[in-house]
Amino acid sequence: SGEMAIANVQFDMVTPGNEMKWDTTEPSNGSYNFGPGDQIVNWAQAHNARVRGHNLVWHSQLPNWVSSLPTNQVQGVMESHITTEATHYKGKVYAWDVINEPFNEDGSLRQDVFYKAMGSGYLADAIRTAHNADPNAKLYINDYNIEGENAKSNALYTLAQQMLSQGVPLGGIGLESHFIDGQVPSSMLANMQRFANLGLDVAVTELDDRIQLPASSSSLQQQANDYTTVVNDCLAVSRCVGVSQWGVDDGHSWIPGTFPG
Ligand code: 9MR
Repeated sequence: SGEMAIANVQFDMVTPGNEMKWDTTEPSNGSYNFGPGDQIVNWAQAHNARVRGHNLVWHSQLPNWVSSLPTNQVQGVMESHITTEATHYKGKVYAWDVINEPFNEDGSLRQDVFYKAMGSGYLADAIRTAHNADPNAKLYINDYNIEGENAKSNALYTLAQQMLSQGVPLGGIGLESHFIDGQVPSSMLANMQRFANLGLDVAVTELDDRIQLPASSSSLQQQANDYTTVVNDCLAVSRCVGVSQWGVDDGHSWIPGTFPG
């Protein structure tokens, strides 16, 4: 396809959009399916592309059997899931989004099944468990609306500081970067730099920049400016290790399905 022709020559890193998420990889307790994720890894190996593993622990695309577990079984199941998946992909993924989207907009932690079972301790436990399975992978917390300085990114910054001071092997912060045309935060560079100053990598992990249709020449020019700003911000931070666009082309974007028009 045209999409693959572009990916084959213009990209040197790939993130599976859905293929490594819990609902695909462990649809029932202890029964694993790595076929779809393996196909992406195979493409990456054939094209010398690095793989960002996405993701191990997330409240969404989580099978019902996990969300309905008795509280006292959640930790064991979470650790088994992380260990099995990170071991399967050991040496094949450059980085893991170990924890995806743990924060509410106000900086509090989401009251998901993991939080309810373990409190905030699930975060460090997940990172340590992934590190035991694949010590060479860079282990990330990945979230949206943390690109600029705000309540959510401040809470993440505090969490990252705490984790590092406790020896938790956190390696990076993923800034999803699902932007609205003309609204790239002006504090993005400074925000990335403060995480980098903690000794963490940062990465733009899911970039897109949505335009209300119909697009005009000025909205398209604004979008081009936004992409330029994001890439330049990343280039200005030496610990910013990459920019990943969420999908190769607009035809396969998640945006129209979630934001009509
Ligand atoms: O691109 C993914 C889309 O195909 C799925 O339907 C959707 C379901 O939640 O997840 C999309 O990817 C998300 C990513 O895993 C985490 N950050 C937000 C992304 C867009 O929803």
